Amino acid sequence: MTIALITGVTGQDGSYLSELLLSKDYTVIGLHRRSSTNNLCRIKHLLDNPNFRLEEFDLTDPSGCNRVINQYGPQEFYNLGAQSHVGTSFRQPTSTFEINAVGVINVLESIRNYSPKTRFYQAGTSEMFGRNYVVKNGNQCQDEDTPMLPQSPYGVAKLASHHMVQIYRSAYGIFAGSGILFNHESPRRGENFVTRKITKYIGQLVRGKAVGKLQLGNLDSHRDWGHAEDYVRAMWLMMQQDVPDDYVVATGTTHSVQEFLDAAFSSANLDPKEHVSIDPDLFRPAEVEYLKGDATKAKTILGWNNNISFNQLVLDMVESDISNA
Ligand code: NAP
Ligand code: F7E
Repeated sequence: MTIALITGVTGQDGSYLSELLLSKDYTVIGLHRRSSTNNLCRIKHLLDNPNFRLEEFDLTDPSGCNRVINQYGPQEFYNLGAQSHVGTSFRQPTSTFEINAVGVINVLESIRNYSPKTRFYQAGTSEMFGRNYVVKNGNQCQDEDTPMLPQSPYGVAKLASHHMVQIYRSAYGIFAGSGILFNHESPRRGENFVTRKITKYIGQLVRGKAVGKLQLGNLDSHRDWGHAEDYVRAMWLMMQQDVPDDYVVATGTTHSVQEFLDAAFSSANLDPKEHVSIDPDLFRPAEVEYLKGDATKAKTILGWNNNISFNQLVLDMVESDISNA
């Protein structure tokens, strides 16, 4: 049986990736931080699966990294754990860097020292591009060759780890690769990301439970939004290749936050103008204005494709939040 370790198993992607690997007969060791309250809601349906096990772990603790790598000697290690909120990274730059950059070095060092055959996936991000894009056939987009110019402590920390992954690959021959994933969402998305914040509010509105208006920040930025279920498939495909590499994973379409808002409200026959107000405190000190990924390399080499469209994603999230409100 193939053994995979997954950090960030309690998060959106960790839960979908666990399901995918279990469906492929892996043994999945979910690495999670100890917390004083229960945060296993996204994986509670997996806890009784005999091929799924939880281990306490924190990316900032090098000895814990050594312990789990030594204990399991896994074939694959998916590093999805992170302080993943861009806005928060401006308020907590040091801990963001500790988790998202130093934490990655901790794992890579453990692999190098104790299990050099372990294949390592790093959760890279389109935030690393920041303000930069290239123009291809008259189209503004980002691909693997686009220069990176992050605009947040989160993006800087992820770019540091992206370079580290490349160093461990070239200097030590570790099978390590970064997925440069553009925004991906789902009904399991954290409630303080803009898409889920919107759909959760719609659920409450429909059920008569909304309190006050929905407060939002910048509605003009553009994101390339896909569905997390599609994106975890790309992570797995990257780990099955003969050679490790970095890949952009994206839908190739972009929408403004305003467009997501309009699509979500109209799918529930509601008008956002009556329910939304702008809070200047929710604007970020620096913003990434435009993201649209070119995933040609992932499509060509990995055979990856996104199956779930923007409109299906919006509907999936709205319907789920209405049912669960
Ligand atoms: P998420 O839902 O916020 O999950 C993050 C996970 O990281 C949680 O399980 C969290 O555990 C864990 N974590 C936080 N600090 C940790 C630490 N010190 N040690 C170990 N684990 C820690 O994020 P996601 O959306 O699933 O994203 C997965 C990964 O992809 C992240 O690295 C993110 O930065 C990256 N990414 C996400 C997107 C996207 O659009 N979703 C796009 C590009 C890249 P707790 O439950 O204890 O908080
Ligand atoms: O913001 C704007 C905000 O926080 C999207 C993470 O998964 O994707 C995610 O980062 C946009 C930004 O995602 C609110 O200013 C307006 O322009 O949903 P978000 P993000 O910052 O793009 C990347 C790829 C990652 O790697 C990250 O881990 O929406 N916006 N009003 C708002 N954003 C939030 N959160 N809340 C608002 O009220």
